[in-house]
This record gives sequence, C-alpha cells and structure tokens, in this order.
Amino acid sequence: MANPQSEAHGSSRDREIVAARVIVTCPGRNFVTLKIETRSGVFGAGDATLNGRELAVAAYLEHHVIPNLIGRDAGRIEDTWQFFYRGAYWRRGPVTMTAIAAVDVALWDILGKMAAMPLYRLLGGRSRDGVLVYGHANGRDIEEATAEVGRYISLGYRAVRAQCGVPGLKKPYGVSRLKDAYEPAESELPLETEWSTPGYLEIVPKLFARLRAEHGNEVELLHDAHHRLMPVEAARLARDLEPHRLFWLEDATPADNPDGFELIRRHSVTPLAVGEVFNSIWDSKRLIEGRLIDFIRSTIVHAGGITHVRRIADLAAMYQVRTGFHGATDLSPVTMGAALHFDTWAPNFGIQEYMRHCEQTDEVFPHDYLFRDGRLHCGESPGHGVSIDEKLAARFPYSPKQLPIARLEDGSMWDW
Ligand code: GCO
Ligand code: MG
Repeated sequence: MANPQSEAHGSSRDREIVAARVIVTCPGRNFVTLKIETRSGVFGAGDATLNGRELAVAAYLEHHVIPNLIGRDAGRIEDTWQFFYRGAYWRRGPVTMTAIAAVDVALWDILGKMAAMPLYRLLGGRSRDGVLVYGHANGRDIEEATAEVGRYISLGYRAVRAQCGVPGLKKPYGVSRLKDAYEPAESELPLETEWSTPGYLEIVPKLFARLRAEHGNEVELLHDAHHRLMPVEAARLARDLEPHRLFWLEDATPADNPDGFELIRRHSVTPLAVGEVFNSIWDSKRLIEGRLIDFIRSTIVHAGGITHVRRIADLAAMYQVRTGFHGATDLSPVTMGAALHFDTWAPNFGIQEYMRHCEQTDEVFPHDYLFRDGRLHCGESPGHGVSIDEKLAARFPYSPKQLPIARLEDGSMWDW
C-alpha cells in the first residue's frame, strides 16, 4: 500500500541527485557555490567560499565530491555527511570541511523545498522573533570610529563592533578606506602590513571609554583583536576593557593552543568569543568544556554545515556557551540565509555578525532575509531562502585575491 506521507515528500527516485555543479563568481568579491539538482527538478544551493583559497575547495568538490554525489538520495543528509567525513579518511581541515558544508547546506535546502518548509522549522521551529546582529564600525582614529558607531546606531543597530587605527601603524586590521565595504582580501598576492602591540593596547581602551561616553550604555559594543596578542597581553586588554562592558572581545589570542585562554580568564570577566577559523567540534571542545569562552563563532560554511554546527551548538549549550556566527562578507548570502534559520532556532543563540554584502553580490544571490530594528529576519520560503542567478554570476569572472599578512617592525612574521 502506498504511504501517502512518503508520496507527498517524493519517492527516493525523485530524490536522486542527478546533477551537481560548482559556480565560481566575483560580484564584488569571490564566491564559490555548489548547486545540487534532484531527479524531480529540485535545486539546493550551498556556499563553499574559503577566502583566498577558493579554487582549492572548488577543485575538491569537482574532483572528489561531485562524482560521489551523483545517484545518491538527497534525503540522506546525515549519511552523506558521514560518507564525506569518514569516507575521505583525511579528516577535518578548512578545505574538506567547507566542501562538506556546501553539500550539507544544499541538501538541507532541498529537504526544505521538498517538505515545503523553511529550514528553521525543520530544525525544530522558532525560538525567537528575530536575530540580533552586530554591524562593523571602523575609523582611522577614535573620532572617526565614534562617529561611525553613531551612524550604525542611527541605522537601528543595537550592537556594533568597533575598530580604529593605531597611531604609527599603516593598515591595521578592520580599518578600511571604504567604510561600508571593509574588504580585507584586496590584492592578488598578500599585502604586507605591519604590527606592533604596545600602541594597540594603549588606544583600544581609550576608544571604548569614548564610545561609552558618547553613546551611553545601552548599545552593545564588540571588538576583534584578530589573533594579534600573546595570552598575557590579551588578559591585560580584557581587564582594561572591563569598565566599558563589552558584549565580547573576539580572537584575543590564537586558539591553536587553548591553554592561552585560561590565562585570560584568570584575569578578566570580559566575555570572550572565538572560533571563526575553527572547522570542527574538536577545535572547540576544550574551550567549551573548560568554560574558557562565552561565544563560539564557528559557522556553517567553514565547519561542516548545519549537520556539524548543530552538534557544536548542542555541546556549547551544556556549558552555557552561546553562538555568535562569523558573518563577514566573504561568507556568501547562502551562508547568511542558512545561518539565520539556524539562529532563529538555536536555543543558545547569542548574536550574529552582519557585514552587509554589496549590491552586486545581493543581485547574484537573491534572498528573502531582511534587516529590521537591529535584527535580521529569515524568510518563510522553503529551504534557506537564498538562490543564485547563474546567468548574472557568469558575468563576474573569478579574480584571484589573498588576505594580507602582518610583520613586526623587525620583519618577523606575525598573525594577521
Ligand atoms: C570577522 C573576521 C573577518 C575575517 C575575514 C577573513 O570577525 O568578521 O575576523 O574580518 O578577517 O572573514 O576572511
Ligand atoms: Mg573576527
């Protein structure tokens, strides 16, 4: 006897993956997208963008993933994840996990379309009305950064990340010429920037003192140290920032060795966020279980998709660690769409980074999420609500760009 339920949701023949392709496009910046198609003609899109290393993921998908996808049941999302994770033998790493994420997100998109449901409902339904986001304010000096934060507040933002220039340093992280489109990957080969910690440690607390004096205590303020500090320096900065009540201090020190975070914790109660460069639950296990961080930033595109990030979020929830997904412009609107559905569901959601894409990018990736009153709202269309206009995408060919590097005054390589 036919099962009416399974018929309504398509038979396994309908769900068979018949085609998959990689689309590389540069509408303002480079993006890699995986598009998967089922026999019944349903399409799903997954983001596969790894800033500065885009073609490595494109090749991984084209040569090693797509041949294995054809003929598989698009509904077997978990099994497909395990197949590409365990089956590759070579586990983890940003290239592999970004490729797996692209497949995973495209399959969740297909599932949503087949079930005629927005992704957040498949995950367990709505936990909140909208998703608190933070925007990026930056300035060459304290004055300019203070005015920028004001501009974000007037646009309706309730949370703003603030970065400012450091006297004597050319091109410090997070400060750009183009205010709205801070775009670090600017040149074909890495731009060389210089770094010196003392001036930075001096100016950042002054910036936040000024921001509180000017804009009051209601707005949430965030800051990204971008892996530049030694643990003891990070501890000092976190302590100096305490009076200004940051929402978080991000990437205070590199997390390759999580022990550094113990030192920061010992000296300060400034909340800590980390994880945008992580690609696995194993990168954050000790930080979460040791309660060494407050927010985990690993996001869907670089950490194995919804299937894996859900496990990270569940682990984090047990230790009262909240999510704070990476959302810079090098993560495509496809990731933003999927992340917003995840954020709408996740019980331990904290905040979502939102650096607006440029108009060209928005046109290539039509989407249904929208910003209102400091929050982003995912749409109600089935799946994650973001597609790719392939004809338009073809008009923007790949343009090789790499992230900058940083050196100390004596020429030593440092963390950018
Ligand atoms: C952030 C990030 C970005 C990264 C960029 C690298 O917090 O938004 O640190 O600015 O530098 O995503 O590709
Ligand atoms: Mg960051």
